[in-house]
Amino acid sequence: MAPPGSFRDWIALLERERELVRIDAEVDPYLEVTEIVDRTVKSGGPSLLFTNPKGAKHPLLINQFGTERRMCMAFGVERLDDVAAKLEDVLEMQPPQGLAEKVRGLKKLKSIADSRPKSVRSGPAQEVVLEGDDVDLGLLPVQTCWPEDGGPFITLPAVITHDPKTGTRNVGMYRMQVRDERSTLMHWQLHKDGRMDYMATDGRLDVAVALGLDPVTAYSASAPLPKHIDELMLAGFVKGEPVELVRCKTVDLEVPASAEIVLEGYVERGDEGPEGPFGDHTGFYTPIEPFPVFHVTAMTMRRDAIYPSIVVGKPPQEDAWLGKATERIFLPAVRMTIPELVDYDLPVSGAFHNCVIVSIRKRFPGHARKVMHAFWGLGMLSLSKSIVVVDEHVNVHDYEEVFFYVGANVDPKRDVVLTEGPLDHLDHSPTLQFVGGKIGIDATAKGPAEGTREWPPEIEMSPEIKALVDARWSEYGLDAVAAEQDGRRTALQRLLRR
Ligand SMILES: Cc1cc2nc3c(=O)[nH]c(=O)nc-3n(C[C@H](O)[C@H](O)[C@H](O)COP(=O)(O)O)c2cc1C
Ligand SMILES: [Mn+2]
Repeated sequence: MAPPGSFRDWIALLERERELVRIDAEVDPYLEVTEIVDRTVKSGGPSLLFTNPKGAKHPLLINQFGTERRMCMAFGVERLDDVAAKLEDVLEMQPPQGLAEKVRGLKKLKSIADSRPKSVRSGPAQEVVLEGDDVDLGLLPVQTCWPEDGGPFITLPAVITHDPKTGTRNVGMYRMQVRDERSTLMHWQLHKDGRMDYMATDGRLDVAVALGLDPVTAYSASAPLPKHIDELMLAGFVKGEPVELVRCKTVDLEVPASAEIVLEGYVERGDEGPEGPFGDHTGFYTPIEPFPVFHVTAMTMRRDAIYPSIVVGKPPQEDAWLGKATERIFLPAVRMTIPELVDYDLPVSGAFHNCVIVSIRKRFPGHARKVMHAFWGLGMLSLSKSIVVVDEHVNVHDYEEVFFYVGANVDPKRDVVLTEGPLDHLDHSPTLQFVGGKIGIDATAKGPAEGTREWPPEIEMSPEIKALVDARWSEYGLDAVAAEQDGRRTALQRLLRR
């Protein structure tokens, strides 16, 4: 199944799959939508189409990504690891041997060539064109998400800029606080590519913002690609067809032709305003800070455009699945730098920068430390505050199991690395913003080569006895009891049962 080609196709698919509920009652984008969505997300509920948001002209779609099933539907896969496998295939490409391999290699190369965005002459994104004084952000049901928020925020945009020196396109998802009918703030955090394009500009920088995209392209705006790689290439590659682009009306940029809504405009060096507070994915309000002002010169859209939104807040929220998609999709790319990496997990409750759990194929003394430092030197993972390293047989997604090895294998004096480095822009815990302490915990098995006593063997039942019990299981009559107990079992009991 191919991923949906547009936001419209995506909504239709969600509806067909009974993954969308229409809410026709008048609902206020001021706080009320958030409370409904928060309850829906936390109960694993459907995406919601608010057809009558108070005070706005356009409907609002939210919680499109809020479950693993919908995230897989968005990518047209059974499991998110399938997207990673496709990327791994290309990353691991070797010179082909023999005709069959050459043909397969050519197919892969074609899939790369096809991922380049394609320019088209027109698209539904420009059915309606509002310029100058006609621009009115008040037409959109922009949410004020949390009570202390500084105003309404556009939360699910794909923000497009070009590097003023190299011309390379960048697409990023950065919240935008609406100031008035024709301007917003642009929340480009310190470490982000959009910010770098802005900082490299002398005067004005053109900016285009696309809202209401096919889910893969929308996701790609949140993907932490290296600066010189265009996120729309990733989108095209994953979709298996190029993203189609139309030229903007008032700025020198292109935007996805199928977008629901496009905001064209510019930012200017030195033109900044107070942004925030905003109830963020850290679970706390981020304070007021200056950010660039985005002046909207044109607003183009479909005639009956639908506005997309997302709520972030105390985890878990809808963005958990965007983060999990990144975790899965980037595993092969991380492995290019850290080949001993077996798997990793960024717990949702760790807000994706507070904690990383890593399993490795350990080969030499100090190996876990090598891997910690590699993570602290790698892209956005460099902002990770704590890293736990376990051996290859440990399931990093099973936090009870990880906790067991942290407890069992760690001498805190010997196995804990305390260091310093850059931290996430939004992390409120360090004494100084942007920089502070980091902790690495080596929970792998050690031994005399690392200066310890002989490490004891781990308890494992012999394979023969396991096979014997498997074969005889029904004789014991335990299945009925097990089914009854399942509901009552605690996490600890589940661990003990393994
Ligand atoms: C829902 C959502 C909202 C986000 N909001 C912001 C934001 O306001 N500012 C920011 O710098 N990053 C934000 N991010 C993270 C960026 O989208 C992410 O770091 C992305 O890689 C940025 O693109 P870039 O690497 O091209 O700069 C958000 C991510 C998601 C999923
Ligand atoms: Mn980028």
